[in-house]
Amino acid sequence: MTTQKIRIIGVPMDLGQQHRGVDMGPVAIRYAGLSTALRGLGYQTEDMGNVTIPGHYTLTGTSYAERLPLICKACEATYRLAREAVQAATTPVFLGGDHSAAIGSIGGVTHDRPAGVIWIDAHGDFNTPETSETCNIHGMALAILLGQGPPELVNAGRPGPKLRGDQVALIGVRDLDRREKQLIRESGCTVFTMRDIDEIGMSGVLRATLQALAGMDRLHVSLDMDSIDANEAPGVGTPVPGGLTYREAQLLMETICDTGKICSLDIMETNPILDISNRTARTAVALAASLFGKSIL
Ligand code: B3U
Ligand code: MN
Ligand code: MN
Repeated sequence: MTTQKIRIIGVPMDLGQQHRGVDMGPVAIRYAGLSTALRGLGYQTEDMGNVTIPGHYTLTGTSYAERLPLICKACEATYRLAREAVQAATTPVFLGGDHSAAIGSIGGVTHDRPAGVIWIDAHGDFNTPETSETCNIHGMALAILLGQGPPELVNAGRPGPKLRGDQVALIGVRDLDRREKQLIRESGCTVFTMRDIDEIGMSGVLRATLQALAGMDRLHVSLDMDSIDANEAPGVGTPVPGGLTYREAQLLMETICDTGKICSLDIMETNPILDISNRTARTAVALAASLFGKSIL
């Protein structure tokens, strides 16, 4: 399913949370050598530059209500680029930006055909405006894709939910809000917490994940860099202790690669302002290389 041409699309979204600097994520990941790494694996790469995020330089102190229509516009623009990338027989890689951008990327890649989604995150991103303790839309992105939350965003790109629960697996979860837990239990998504990874190992979690998504012939990976432990990915806005080790994350990518079903990738939440070494972006590039076929031997 992975095509020979990879299309890089920057989505410098920073309206879904409160930290400045996540809009520089796309540049940080490019600077860390994403295209070079992918070309080294034999792909052609094509960089489309960045989606315009309306109003984001004036976001300090703006309310949820003010941000919502702007996020909607940016997600619709991302949706169009995602849809076009698939229609042009390329494999899009979206560089965030905060995770609310995935509302557009996943919406667009599923425009013509469904895809299973592997959502790798410390968080559930399953809040709604009613359950959220922060009102940050990046913490609502997955719920919105499943049809819960502000109708403007649920209907971005095309009307209605973009995913069903049985098409989604979450991996790496270790921080859920009280009322978010209930929503996620009722969602029908397959969820693997850090406890599951500790108990059955990443290979056991992956076996079960791929079994749960066996009916899907395309897979989208939505990688929130805060899933990875802060040793390897310090530059994220909402770090949570006890994340995936470098090796666990690499095994995850290598195993998903082996399915041959990868149709698209998000790399979200890299904030270089919080990481002067650019280590987070370098980790992101190493993981993307494994997802697209780099093997040790
Ligand atoms: N659950 C919290 C925190 C959070 C969610 N996603 C991120 N942080 N990155 C919230 O704000 O909804
Ligand atoms: Mn997230
Ligand atoms: Mn997260």
